[in-house]
Amino acid sequence: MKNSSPDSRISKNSTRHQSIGEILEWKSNRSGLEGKSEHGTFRITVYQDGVIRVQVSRYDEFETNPYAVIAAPEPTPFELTEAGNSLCLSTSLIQLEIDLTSFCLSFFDHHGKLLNQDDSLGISWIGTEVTAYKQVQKNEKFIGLGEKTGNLNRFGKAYTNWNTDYFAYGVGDDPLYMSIPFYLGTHDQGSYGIFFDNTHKTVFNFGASTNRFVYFSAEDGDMDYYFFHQPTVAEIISSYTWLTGRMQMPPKWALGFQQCRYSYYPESEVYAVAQGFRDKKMPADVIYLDIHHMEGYKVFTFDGEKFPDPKAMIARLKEKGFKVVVIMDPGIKTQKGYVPYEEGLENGLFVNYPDGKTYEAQVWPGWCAFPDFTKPETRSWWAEKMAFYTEAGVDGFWTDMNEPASWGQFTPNLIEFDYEGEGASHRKARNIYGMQMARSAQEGSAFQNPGKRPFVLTRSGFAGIQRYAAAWTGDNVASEEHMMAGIRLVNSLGLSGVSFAGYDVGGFAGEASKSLFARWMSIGAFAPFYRAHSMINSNDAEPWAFGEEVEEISRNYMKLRYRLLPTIYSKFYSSTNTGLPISASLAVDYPQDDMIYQSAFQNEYLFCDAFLVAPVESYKEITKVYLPQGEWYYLFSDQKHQGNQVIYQDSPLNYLPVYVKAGQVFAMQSDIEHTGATHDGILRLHVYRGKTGAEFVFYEDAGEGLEYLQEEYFQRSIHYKPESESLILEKSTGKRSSQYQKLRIYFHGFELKTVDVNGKSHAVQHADDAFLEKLTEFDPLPEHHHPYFEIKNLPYLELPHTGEEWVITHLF
Ligand code: NBV
Repeated sequence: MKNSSPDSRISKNSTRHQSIGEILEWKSNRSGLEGKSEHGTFRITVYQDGVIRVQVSRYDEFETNPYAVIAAPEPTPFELTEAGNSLCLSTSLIQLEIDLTSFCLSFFDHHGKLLNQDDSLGISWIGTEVTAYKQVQKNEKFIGLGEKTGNLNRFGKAYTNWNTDYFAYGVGDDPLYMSIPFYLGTHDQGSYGIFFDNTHKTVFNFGASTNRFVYFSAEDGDMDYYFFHQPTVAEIISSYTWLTGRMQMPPKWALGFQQCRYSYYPESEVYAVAQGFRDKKMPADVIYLDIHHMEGYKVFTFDGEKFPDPKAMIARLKEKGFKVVVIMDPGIKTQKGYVPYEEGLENGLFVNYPDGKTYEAQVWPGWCAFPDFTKPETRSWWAEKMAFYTEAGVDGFWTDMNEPASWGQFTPNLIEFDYEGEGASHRKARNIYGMQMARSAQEGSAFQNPGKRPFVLTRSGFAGIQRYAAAWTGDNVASEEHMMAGIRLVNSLGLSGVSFAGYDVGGFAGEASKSLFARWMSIGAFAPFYRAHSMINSNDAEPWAFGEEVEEISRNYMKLRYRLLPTIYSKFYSSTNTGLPISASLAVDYPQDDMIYQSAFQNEYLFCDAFLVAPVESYKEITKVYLPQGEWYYLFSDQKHQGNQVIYQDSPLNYLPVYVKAGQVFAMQSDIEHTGATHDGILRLHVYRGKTGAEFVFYEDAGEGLEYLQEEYFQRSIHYKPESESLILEKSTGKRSSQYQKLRIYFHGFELKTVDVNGKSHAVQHADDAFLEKLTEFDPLPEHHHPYFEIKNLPYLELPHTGEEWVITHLF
C-alpha cells in the first residue's frame, strides 16, 4: 500500500470535481516520460509499438497492480517532440499528443488519424474517485468489457464492475460474476482498445444519461490504463492478451460434452447418468459433482453415505471414458476439529477484520471463514489440500461462489486482504478474489499432478482470468432470451481475452421446453465450452430427458461437435498463441459493417474461423440471417449465398443456421464416444471453393500432458489458394507423426474429375455426405416433418496422411 500521505494539492472540497491541472514538470526516460502536474503525478510508458500505458496518481507514487498484467515493457523505439503547449510521443503505430496545460490526451494512428481523444475534462477526481473522460468519435461502437449483458455495441449503456453472485440474473442486469475492464472502440478512423487496470469497483459509461462523453472511473486507486492500437480488432485482442496472458492448452477431454446437475447423487445416480450417455450413443466426456458430494458442504470432504468409495467410483467412471470435475467453494466451515478450518486459523490464511478477528459470513456450510487467496501462502496451502480430490482421481475443478458470495450478498468493506503483501481492503480486493481462487485451483491441480494439464472452470474472475481457467456465465435461466444473451456474453468474453467460455446449456434455473433444450444443445455444440447444467429440484435435464425428437437432435449436434474436434482442438491451440476468440463476434472481422450490430444480427459469430453461426430462437422456423461480405455455403446443403445481404433461412428445430465461409478449410474425424476413444484413422479435410483463400493450421498432440511444449505435436499449415487453383499441405512440423493414417479431402463447390497431386494426375471419387443424420419421423403428421439435407456427389480425394508436403493443383 502507499506510504505517502494524500497529496495536499488535492482540493479540500472532495465532493467536487478536481482536475489533474497543468503540467508543472516532466522528463523523458527510457520507456516514455513522467512528471508532475498541479494535482497529480503521471507516467506514460511504451510497452510495445501498439501498447502505451497511462498512469495518473494523486500521490507521488503509483500503485503496483500485481494481478492482471504479466508483460513488462519491451525496448521499443519512440520519438518525443515538444511543440508549443503540447508533447508528442510517437511509436511506429501510435502518436500520442499530450496537452501540457490540461494533460488531455489524444491518440492517433501513424497516419495521423484520430483514434481516441480525452474530453476537455481529461482525467480528474471526485474525492478518491478517479475518472477518464473521452470524446466519442463519429460512428463509434464500443465492444467487449467481458461478462456484460446487453448489446454487442455497448453505446448508450453504463456498466459496473463489482463481482456479484446473481442467481437467475435478467438478460439486461449488471454487474454479474466477473469483471474485465477492457473494451474496444471502433469507428471510421480505426480501432483501439483500453484496459483499465484497477481492481476497485469501476464504472464504464458508454453514453448513458449524457451525450457529452464516455468515461471510465474507479472508486479509488490510480488512473492506470493501457491504450492499444493495431490495424485490426483481432490484433488488438492479441495485444491485450500479450499483456494479460492467454489460456493454456486444456486437456482434450475438456473440449468434449460435459454433463452437470446441482447435484448428481448418490454414486448410483452418477453411474446411471454416465451410462445413459453410452447407452444412448451420445458422446460425452465429463460428469460433475456439485455441492452434494460433500459432507455438510465442507470442501475437501466426501459425503460418506452418498459416496462411500469415491476413488472406486471415479475409477469406474474412467473405464467408461468419463472424467470427474468437482466443485470447490471458498467458504470454510468454522467448525472446531474441521482440519481446513483449524489449519487456516493457525496459519493466518483467512480474511480478517482490521483487529485481527476472522471475518465470518454464511454460505452453504453455515458460518464460514474465507481463505485469503490474495496471499501466496494461502494459495500454496489450498494447492496442497487439493490432494484430497486428486488422490481420489478427480481430474478437473470448478470454482464457484468465488465473488465471494455469502448470504446477504453484502460484504463489509473494512475486511482485509493480503494483496500480495501490500494489504488491501475489500474495496480493492473483491474483484480479484475469484481469479486468485481459480489460480489456486490451477496451481493445485498442477502441483498434485505435475505433467498433467489442469482444467479449472470458474464463475468469478478479473482481467487475465484466461491464464487460469475456463469461464461459464453462471446462473442463467431456461428461456429463449437467455439462450441468446448467453451467446453475446460468451462472444464478449472472447473479445476480452477469455477464449474458453460457455453457458449452462438448457438454462440453470427454470425448465426448458423441449424445443428450447434442443436448440440450445445445437448452439452449444458451437461454443468453446459445452456443458449442460440444471438447478436442484428441477426436472431431469439430460439430453434424453425431453423425448425422442430432442434426443435425436441433441445426439446429432453432440456427434457433430465430436467429429469437428480436430478443427476445434487446432483452434484452441492457435488461441493459446494468439489470444483470439474461438467464438468470435462478427465485430472481430467486420467491425466497420453496421449491419452486424443490428439487434437481429448481433448474436451471429464465427466459430473456429470457418463457421458462421446464426443463433435463432427455438420457436422460429424461418429467420433472417445477415451474411457479411464474401460468399457463404449453408453447411448442410452447400447452397451458396453471396455475402453483404440479408437472407431468409429456414430454421427447423433440427437445423441450426450455420454457414461456411468460402475459401475456408476445416478438419473432421469419424464419430467417437468420447475424446479418448479411437476413431477410424481418417482425417477429413473440407475445402470450400472461394474467390479468396485461407490458411488452416491443423494441430494435434497427445491431448494431455505438457510434452507438446517440447514440440511433441503434429502440426501443418494447409493453404487453399484460389489464385493458383491449388491446395497446399505444407510439410508437418513437430516431433510426432499424426494419429490419422489417411487423409480424405472433400471439395465443396468444385466440379472435379481429376486433380494433380504432387504433379501427377489423380482421379477424384464422389460420394454423398451429410453433416447430420436423418431424424426418425416419429409422427408422420405434416407439421412434424423434419427436413433432411445431404450433399450429393461430393468430390473427394484420398491420400496417405504423411507429414510430407502435398501440393494439389488443378482445382477448377
Ligand atoms: O453449487 C450449486 C450451484 C451451482 O450448481 C451453480 O452452477 C452455481 O452457479 N451454485 C451456483 C450455488 C447456488 C445456486 C442457487
